[in-house]
Amino acid sequence: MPQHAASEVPVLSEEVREALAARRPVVALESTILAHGLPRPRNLAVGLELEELVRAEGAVPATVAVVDGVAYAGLDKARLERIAAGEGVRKLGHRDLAPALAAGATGATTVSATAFLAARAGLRVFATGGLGGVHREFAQTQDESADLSLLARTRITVVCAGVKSILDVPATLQRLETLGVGVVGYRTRTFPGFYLADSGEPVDWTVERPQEVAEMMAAQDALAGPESALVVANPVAAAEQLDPGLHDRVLAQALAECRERGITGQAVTPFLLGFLVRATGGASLEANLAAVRGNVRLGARIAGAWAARA
Ligand code: PSU
Ligand code: MN
Repeated sequence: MPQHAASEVPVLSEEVREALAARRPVVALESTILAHGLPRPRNLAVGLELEELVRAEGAVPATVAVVDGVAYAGLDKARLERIAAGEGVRKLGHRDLAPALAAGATGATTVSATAFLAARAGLRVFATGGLGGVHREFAQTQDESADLSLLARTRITVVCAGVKSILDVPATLQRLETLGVGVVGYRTRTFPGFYLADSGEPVDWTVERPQEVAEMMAAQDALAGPESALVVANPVAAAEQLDPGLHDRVLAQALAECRERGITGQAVTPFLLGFLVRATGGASLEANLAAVRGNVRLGARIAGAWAARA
């Protein structure tokens, strides 16, 4: 007998279970941004703050993570503290879930693992900071985040501020197109640049209201095509973005340092994010948080519009 029946993956918090049963809005939140994307101890406060933002919009938060080999959607305070403490907390992509569950490991879930577990639990909306994507040295490293291919086969709506600007943004958009993942700008005709409001790349579709996103989600279901995601790209407010000149300077330094130190694989994204925080004196962190807060708020409104339709 396996330790946990398949039907218990992920284990839902009582709040999430009740909301799903009553068809009230629920928003999935990822935990890698907490454990590996933000400095301690601020990350715990941010995790709690994001959950409160969801509640303030009338929805229920479902933070996803694996603790002692059990996958959860909806963490109690003690489990959120475990994830935020960082010690021994692994970074889990979708492919790491089976090893982590079998080994009894504790880990934070990336977009790919969070989207997978959230969809499995019947959640339809997920808010995060920035998606993973194609890294700038893809030709040498073949480093493309597993986020993209997982989203090509998972029916969930992901609200994000684009993809992290440490990535090759045009290549990432190209891959999303190839993979058949829909991308829609929220009140923007250009794809956001994570720390920056605008990456300069155009988007083909723009919506102005959460209800329009819910209508697209319903149309996706009606088409009954491949079970792909919908990416809602929501820019950080221009007043809260990182200074673009500073951004470009420190990013070049971060990429050079990453190369010199030979950092590869899962360590690349946390290294670059951490470098930017230090090199901008914390300004990149504030822009990152502003983007995530906006996404979480919008995610809750989209979940509300979706629940109102169902
Ligand atoms: N966005 C952030 N901070 C993060 C991440 C996204 O603001 O730490 C995480 C997400 O969990 C995303 C992951 O899925 O980085 C991508 O990592 P990789 O490039 O190794 O696939
Ligand atoms: Mn990678």
